[in-house]
Amino acid sequence: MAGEPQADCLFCKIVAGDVPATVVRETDTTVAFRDINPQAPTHVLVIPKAHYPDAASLATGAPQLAADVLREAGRVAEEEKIAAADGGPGTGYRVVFNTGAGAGQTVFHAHAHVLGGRGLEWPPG
Ligand code: IU
Repeated sequence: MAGEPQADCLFCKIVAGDVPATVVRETDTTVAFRDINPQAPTHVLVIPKAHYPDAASLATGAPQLAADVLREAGRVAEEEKIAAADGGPGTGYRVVFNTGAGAGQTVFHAHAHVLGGRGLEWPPG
């Protein structure tokens, strides 16, 4: 059923505390933790505790939860001092939802990548 934990899902295991992660923020509905293979000085993943396979199914099935994830992404950026409002080089950040294997999604539990702390090029790779 939508939102229920999946036994074979890595991020559900992180939510359950069965797989370790460096957690930087947690709310009733979300967890934010450092990516184990960081692509920028700040690379944090924000996930809903409930299992949805990708951002689109999250937004459709639980819109308030999708909003929680986006709010938490912004709070991570503030705490990491990469929020655009801080100004200066290296500030400003990117929130990315890879959606589908062809776009680089490897973990099929919705997650926002929060990337920053260096210049970010456009278009992305
Ligand atoms: P993707 O958008 O599905 O490719 O992102 C999955 C991310 O999860 C990727 O950046 C991995 O480095 C990261 N990750 C992690 O942080 N901890 C893990 O145990 C595993 C993957 I496996």
